[in-house]
Amino acid sequence: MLGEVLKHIEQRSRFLLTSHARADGDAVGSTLACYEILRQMGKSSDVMLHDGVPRVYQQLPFAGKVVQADRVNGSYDAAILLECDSIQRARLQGLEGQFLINIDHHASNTRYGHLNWVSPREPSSGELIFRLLKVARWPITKQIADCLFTAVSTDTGSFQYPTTRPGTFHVGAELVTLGANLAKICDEVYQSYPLSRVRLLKHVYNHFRLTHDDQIAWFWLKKADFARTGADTSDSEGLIDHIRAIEPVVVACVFE
Ligand SMILES: [Mn+2]
Repeated sequence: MLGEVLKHIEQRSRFLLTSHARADGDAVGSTLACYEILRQMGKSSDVMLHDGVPRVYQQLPFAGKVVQADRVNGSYDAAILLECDSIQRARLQGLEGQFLINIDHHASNTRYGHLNWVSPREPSSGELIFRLLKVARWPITKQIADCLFTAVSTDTGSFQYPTTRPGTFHVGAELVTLGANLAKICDEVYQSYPLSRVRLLKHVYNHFRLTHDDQIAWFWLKKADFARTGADTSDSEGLIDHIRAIEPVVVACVFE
């Protein structure tokens, strides 16, 4: 299938690139890497994401090329969907009429494309794109390395999830060798929080409850808590881990 994907990319020249709505690091990193790969090949591509690029990934190379959109106008030689397990998750009207190349690593992928390169063994779509580059012998520039490192790192919880394989570290090592700015990426992605998130975290620390001999922790986040702190749902991602880190607690979080 990888060979088929390569063949179709080489044969076609005008592409649409997209990923799932509420894009994460793998979605943004893989998509931006593809944008630059196609540009280097002399091909044109429009990059559309339903919700644009989240704040933490806006420093990535080519992030400015992303257009926030909810519909596709016109037709392309092909639309490449990355990290998107169903066509609905892209939330782009008009995608159905395109020639669809589906590149993903989710076991839940519905194989909606004309070409489906779905490999659930891979811990991230970023690793799929890395493999594509290696097989095609296309150059991996420093900027592509930045995008792919972000994809690989975020989808493995910074190389901590059980999906992380020995090969993932090799991919990470090679991307850093090729110039991925490890310190800058990690600082922006993992060490930087908006004040709204800190306010929400403060609320959680102040209000979580312990029960059953301190074995269960729970907290409740209401719409009013988001409104008061200025937080949005992206600020609540990973928040539960701060409480889960308290041993030996089982955590429950209720969203209003
Ligand atoms: Mn992913």
